[in-house]
Amino acid sequence: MLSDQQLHDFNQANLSDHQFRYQHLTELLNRRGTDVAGVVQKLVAFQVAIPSWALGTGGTRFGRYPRGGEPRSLEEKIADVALLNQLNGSSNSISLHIPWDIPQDVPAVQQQLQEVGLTIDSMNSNTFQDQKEQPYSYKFGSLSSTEATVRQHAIDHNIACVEYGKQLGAKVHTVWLADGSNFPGQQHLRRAYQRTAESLASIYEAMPSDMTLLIEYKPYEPHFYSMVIPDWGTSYSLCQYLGKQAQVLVDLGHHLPNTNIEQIVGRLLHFDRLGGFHFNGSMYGDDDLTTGSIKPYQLFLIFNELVDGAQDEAVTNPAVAYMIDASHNTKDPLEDLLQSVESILGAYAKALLVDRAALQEAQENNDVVRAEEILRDAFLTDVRPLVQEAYRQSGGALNPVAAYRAAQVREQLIQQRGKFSLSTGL
Ligand SMILES: [Mn+2]
Repeated sequence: MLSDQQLHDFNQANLSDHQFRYQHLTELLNRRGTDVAGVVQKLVAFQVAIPSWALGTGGTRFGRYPRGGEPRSLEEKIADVALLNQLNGSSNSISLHIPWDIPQDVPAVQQQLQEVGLTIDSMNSNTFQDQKEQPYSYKFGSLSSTEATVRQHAIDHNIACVEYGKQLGAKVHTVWLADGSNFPGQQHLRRAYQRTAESLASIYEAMPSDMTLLIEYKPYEPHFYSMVIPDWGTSYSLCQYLGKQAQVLVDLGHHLPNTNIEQIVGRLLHFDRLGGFHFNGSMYGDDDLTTGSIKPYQLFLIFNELVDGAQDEAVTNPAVAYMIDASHNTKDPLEDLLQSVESILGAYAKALLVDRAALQEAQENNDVVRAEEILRDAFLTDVRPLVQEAYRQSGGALNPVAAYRAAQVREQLIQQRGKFSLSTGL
């Protein structure tokens, strides 16, 4: 799709500008005592998984406007993520959704993954819609259903996902439940929770000891009166009930407006229960916009908590699984993903620039303005040369979106896969 020579030529044309800007920023940061090489090294190491369902044009309740060249199979989805990883060196794993991504030929998928240097991040179950010829309906819930046969069907589906995950080497199984109710009185709130906890326990029991169960929460949608797992407290309580291999998954778009998400991150780190993070951009709710496109300061403040936790020896929270969770209707999905990863790396870089010792001192002394200024100073630093240097060091493009366009990747994909190819999924 994009030859090494093309990538090299593209970078060569932009290298002198990059070196000038990187050198300038390095000198500036060195004066403040920042270990710039160390920051770049951390950016190179940072990886965020790409979900298979983000590679095609997202569906809405209204129109869907595919732009062509969308991946038609699991193999083509893996190829698309490999392309992203070639461009930015930061997306070395893919998350799969069952049943959309059931591997037909496991050894062949394993071989392809190995060839392109990718791994499977997480398996995701789907009990938010009925599949063709499904004997039971999830209309009134899945793991929380009042009917034992429906609950068992949903449990079996999740266990099947765990099995696919084992075959493909995934270490994470993610559950997001659409269960809830639309009208007061429709659902017995306590009993729905109890049934969900018991169903999750059956799934948890079926997992191998090196797999993590991520429990994602969402306050509303598709149900608008109550969701069975609406908030981090409910997820956390379910994790406590299940055991150490269960962790909370925070999705940026799954909060009510103005929720202090960075504080939730801090709390979960304190409890060793932050297992996963889904990135996207949000104006109102689960909007699936490009990460960092609407609230970049919030994204930075979240990374500030993550970095603070990572640098604090007292925090023993296990490694967090990072993933982008957005599916677009307006942009070329691959360009959107490249933009999202860049926003994430930028927010991470800025959080790494925060003078933690000075911040702690200001906090201990209740010096409000000084504390805020320390954060603002890091946030307002133009870190793009650091991100670009990370791309360069990992063998990617200095400007992934520009390189993608210069190589006319979408045009090639349309030629290969057709104008009306349709990605399975949402
Ligand atoms: Mn999510």
